[in-house]
Amino acid sequence: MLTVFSPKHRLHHGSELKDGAVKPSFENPQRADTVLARVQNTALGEVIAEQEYDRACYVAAHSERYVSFLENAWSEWTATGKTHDALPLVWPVRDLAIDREPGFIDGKLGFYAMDAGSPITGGTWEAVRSSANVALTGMDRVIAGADSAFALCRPPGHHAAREYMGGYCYLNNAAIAAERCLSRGAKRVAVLDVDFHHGNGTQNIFYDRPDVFFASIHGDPHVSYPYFSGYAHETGSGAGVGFTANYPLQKGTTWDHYSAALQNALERIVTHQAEFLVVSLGVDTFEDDPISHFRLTSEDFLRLGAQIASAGIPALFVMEGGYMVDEIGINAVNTLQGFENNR
Ligand code: Q9C
Ligand code: ZN
Repeated sequence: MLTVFSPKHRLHHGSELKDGAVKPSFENPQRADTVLARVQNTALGEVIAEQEYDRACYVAAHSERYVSFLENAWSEWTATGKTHDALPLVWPVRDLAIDREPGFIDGKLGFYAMDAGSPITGGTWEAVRSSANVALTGMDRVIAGADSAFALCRPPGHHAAREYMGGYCYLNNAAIAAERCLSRGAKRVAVLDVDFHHGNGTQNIFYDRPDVFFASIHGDPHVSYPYFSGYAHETGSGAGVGFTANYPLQKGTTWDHYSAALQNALERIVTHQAEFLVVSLGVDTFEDDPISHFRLTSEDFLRLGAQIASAGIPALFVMEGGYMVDEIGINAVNTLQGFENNR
């Protein structure tokens, strides 16, 4: 399987507000470099660089004003004399949720963020752009006829909604890739999200649409981040009713229950007659992940890949979460090998 990788991901390394203190983020550059090393050591296949894409490709999944915010946030932040990573401190909750962009950076950060876990640093926009370009480059290979490709994206994307960042995510790489399929003539696409956390951003982007089917298997939001979305009753709105499927599973879930949910999701995706499948591949479902609560083993990731392969749909794997750095490479590449060996 071909891998797309950009060293520019290293330009983004920041902090997060966690347990009441600002700490180095779990989402660090070592993650992607460890996965790349495993791709190379296992001879998974060729590794290529990303191509450049027009910002219109990002605006396909996000609003114009949000993309502009990401581009300009660091210079607006430092213009006020601040030198630490930019993190939001105030949010437009519920009854305060007016649709008016503040004119000052501190307000903009809260307006365009869902949490204080997604820092903006001096290198963030360059890394974020490169991550989306990695996904687009991989998608174009699959659209051109490859059976599969691996977009080794960093930072991840699935928590990023049309108009907000969060959960270490800025641009939604998987959604941008799905939009690419549509702009290249596909009529039906599916996104399967196997990251431990609900793919709230991807759900938000496609919620009212019937062209992109979205399925997510994740920790029950009653007790797991992102807490405010991912319940089974969320199935889409308007023309999109029936095109979102959520599988919240309890903490401690092992392969048997996971696999049953996955089977159901794949059957729905096959019924949708998706021409392309985008897999949001988070390996934070691993038993030793430091911030997540499922119990998949490294061997289970081989089974995960094999089961996804059974859908028979050309697939782009997009890297999302996974924070046990020691095993992130093994678990990600096991999924890809499980897929390839069963086609
Ligand atoms: N105690 C991804 O996996 N922090 N993002 C949760 C829970 C945010 C994860 C803290 C986790 C975001 C792409
Ligand atoms: Zn995750």
